[in-house]
Amino acid sequence: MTSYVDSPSPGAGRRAPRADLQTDSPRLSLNGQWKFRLSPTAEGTDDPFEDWDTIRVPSHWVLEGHGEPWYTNTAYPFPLDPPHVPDENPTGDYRLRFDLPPHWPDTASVLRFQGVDSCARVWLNGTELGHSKGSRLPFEFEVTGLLLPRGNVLAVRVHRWSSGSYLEDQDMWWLPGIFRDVELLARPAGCVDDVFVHTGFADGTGTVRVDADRPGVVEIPSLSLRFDTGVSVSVDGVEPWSAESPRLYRGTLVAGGERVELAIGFRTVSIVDGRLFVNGRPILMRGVNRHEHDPHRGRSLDVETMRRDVLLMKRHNINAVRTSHYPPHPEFLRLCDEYGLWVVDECDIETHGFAYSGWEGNPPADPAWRDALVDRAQRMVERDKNHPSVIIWSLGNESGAGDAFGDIERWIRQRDPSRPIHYERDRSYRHSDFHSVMYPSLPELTEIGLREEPAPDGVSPGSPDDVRRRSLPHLLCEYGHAMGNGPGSLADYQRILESHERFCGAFIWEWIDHGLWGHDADGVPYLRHGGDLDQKPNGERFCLDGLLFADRTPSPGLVEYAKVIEPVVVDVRPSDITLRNRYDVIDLAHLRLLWTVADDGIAVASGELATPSVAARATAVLPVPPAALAVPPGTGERWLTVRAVLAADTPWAPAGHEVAWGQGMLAVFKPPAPSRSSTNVARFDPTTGRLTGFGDLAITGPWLDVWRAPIENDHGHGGLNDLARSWRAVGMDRFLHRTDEVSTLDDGTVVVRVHCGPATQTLALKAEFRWTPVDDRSVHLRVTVEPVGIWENTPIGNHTVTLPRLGLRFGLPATVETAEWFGPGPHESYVDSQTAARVGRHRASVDALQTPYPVPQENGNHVDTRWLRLYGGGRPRLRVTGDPHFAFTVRRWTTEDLDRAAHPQDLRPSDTVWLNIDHLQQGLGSASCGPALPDRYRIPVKPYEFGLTLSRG
Ligand code: IPT
Repeated sequence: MTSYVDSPSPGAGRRAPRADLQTDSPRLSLNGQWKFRLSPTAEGTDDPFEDWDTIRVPSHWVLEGHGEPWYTNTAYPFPLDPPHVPDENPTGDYRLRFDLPPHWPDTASVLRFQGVDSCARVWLNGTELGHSKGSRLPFEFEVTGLLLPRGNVLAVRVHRWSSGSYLEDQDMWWLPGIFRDVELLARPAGCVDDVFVHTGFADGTGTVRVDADRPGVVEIPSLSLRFDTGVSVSVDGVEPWSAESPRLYRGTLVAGGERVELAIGFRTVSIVDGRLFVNGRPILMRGVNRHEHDPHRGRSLDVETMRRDVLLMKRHNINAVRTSHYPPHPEFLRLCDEYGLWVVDECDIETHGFAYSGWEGNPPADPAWRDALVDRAQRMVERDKNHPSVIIWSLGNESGAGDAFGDIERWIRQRDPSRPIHYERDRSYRHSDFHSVMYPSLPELTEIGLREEPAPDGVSPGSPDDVRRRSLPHLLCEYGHAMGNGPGSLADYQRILESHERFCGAFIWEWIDHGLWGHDADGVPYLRHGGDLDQKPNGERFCLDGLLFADRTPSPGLVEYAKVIEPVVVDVRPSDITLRNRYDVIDLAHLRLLWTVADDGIAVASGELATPSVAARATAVLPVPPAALAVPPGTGERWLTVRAVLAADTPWAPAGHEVAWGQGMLAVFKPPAPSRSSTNVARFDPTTGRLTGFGDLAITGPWLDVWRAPIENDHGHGGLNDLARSWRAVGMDRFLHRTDEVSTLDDGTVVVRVHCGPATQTLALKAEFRWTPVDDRSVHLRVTVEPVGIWENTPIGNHTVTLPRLGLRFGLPATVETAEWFGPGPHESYVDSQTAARVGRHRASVDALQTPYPVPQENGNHVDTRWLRLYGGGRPRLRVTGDPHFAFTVRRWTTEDLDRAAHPQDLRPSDTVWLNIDHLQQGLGSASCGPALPDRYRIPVKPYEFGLTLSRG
């Protein structure tokens, strides 16, 4: 036991926290190859003869070949006995020998660590400087007088576990090491140590005051301003800073021979009458929770990866980030200032695992931890206080309640009264300027919008806390759990968020999957989750819940979110086009409106609409372009699509980038009636009644199919809403089929009656397939389905059994390579996630139609398809025409294969292409951490009838 590791104290020997300044003073990056050795306990190893490895700094040693990463969700990976940690405490000793560059000034110098996980003890040239905890926060040491021109030795001992780990129980990998930059900073005589830029904006006038610990002179050339520190200056005609128009005024502060760069954004954040305003305008954050993650490097991100995140967010219409659940690398905030994103900067505090002690001993409620907790808030606020993008401080995540939050709140309010404070988990909301929850159902969110939510546990209705809470704006800090295929209902949530003034923003959980690259036993690379490693306990796949896959490929969920939050709603009708500007600040002058008329997905006319002037949050109605209405009659469905694209290049996307679109159907042109025939182009097995061929095409099926490979949301959360379990208990995954009757009627119609149900049970579905010849290429199939047996006795848990899907499964030759369809696309769509799918003619290979979720599960559905053509290998085509619509999925393996697979590489193409033509498939929901799937997206057990036409060609 080493006392400083176990003591709750945040550190010793460190300098006072201050702003992260960019100056022209000499700076030496100490990043690079360091000597490294790993010991099993906190004592380290002092054997001077032991071999040292090399390691790159910054990095996490468990991702550099030393030990293993470990993922837990809420569990602490050590006994819950604060502040102690086990003797088994992997400890990395780091050593760097470095020379000072020539002309390093002979003045003061500071050694800065931007982030070390979890506890670092530091020596320079044999002198101990001190130690620090608080992994995602910087710390500095004074090293004046200790530096040598050559041959300096910097030694850092880093412990994987420390008292600090008790405050860092975020749902993420435990990744030790010096994972952010290490720098040596020269501090010229008389320079400022800390700078605090205060700005405001109201009615066209900006104010600015730059406070510093020593006098200096501020210059803002673009405003022709020059003033002293500590002096308040008003400037007329400045442009305010906002996420939509991130106007930064570059300036400098000169003091003591040093030039400090300033990026000044004029803005005022306020809460008035229970609403959040910036610069006097209400804002609605359309946000994501962002963890820092790279599938190779963990939380050790380079600036290019940070920039990629920002660009991906901007390109997907995201305007806000909650830095869940710790302050990010400081460069990320600079990018947010520059590109424009509202930031909720969250402190590195989470004590979630105290749930396992019934919150007994929770640090925020124990005075012994006060300094450690306040230290974290101070280091965040001091570091990040000059970023215009940071509009809200968050005290932390999932840490229960306690007096320390009062202490933190008081300190922040005195230090920075300009920003409101958010904290979700203390249900009294005493230390929060926002009411806030996670994962409400749609009805609960509506109640919140109306300020009619019930008083939470421990708060008596009508009490001062209750009254105050109701008066606060609401910040939905987590919703839309993007684990696996999903989330569903994003459009439903957005509708509510936009219907009530109380809402100031909402943040999807979460931005990116935390998968880490590794290899399976055969050397195949794949993205690993917690359960793919040996550590126990672990949170398994719960770390794969992002809108981006871990390699930063957008998932269909991100595409859906981008559409749901698009900044312009384009409502296209045959009579007119309505544009609703959802921006909070800017008009639509930066957009061009391009339109296309397409018949059955083939463009027949196109043009451009003049962009009308529409102020923020206003609406305009335009006539449908006459040229679009003048197109002569054609075939199929005629759709008018209007796309809003960037008129000019922006820093985050080129001209032509699409930010919003809308579609409306103008007309339907009925096809000529087919010439009837009584010859059935389909051939049937006389015993099973299933197809043996269709024209020249080998085809098998159909089987009545109710099974889908459960998605993460089908498993619910913590035993709640586990639909997959109830489906399996009933036997939905193992229906057995029996053909009761095959008969041919005089008109050539073949009638097949089947019974499908699981072993053990009486419950079953009886179905009748009625195959009626249409012409010599086509046959129409009408399916009627009727439940029989005892279904009522099968409710499990808190829900009645519903069907995962209802449709038909066909087998086709493996030569089928391509699908072409008319209907929503191109991405997969579901009944509760189809906003982003546009009606058109789409084409994709069977392989490209699979969404490779890192944990295989149902995917690749396409709702409301009008027709589908499958072809490949020079073989005949199969066409499926809806009556009127169907959903399809096509893949080279069965649903059962998909269900069994643990990883993508377990899926091997079979010699059959399996085609599901569904009448219905259950929605996605968000139940992997969230409310139950709304009933309207489920498939009740009841009689159904649907139809389709199969054709050759
Ligand atoms: C919520 C956590 O804040 C977040 O870190 C993450 O774990 C998320 O859940 C699930 O992925 S807490 C939850 C118990 C509501």
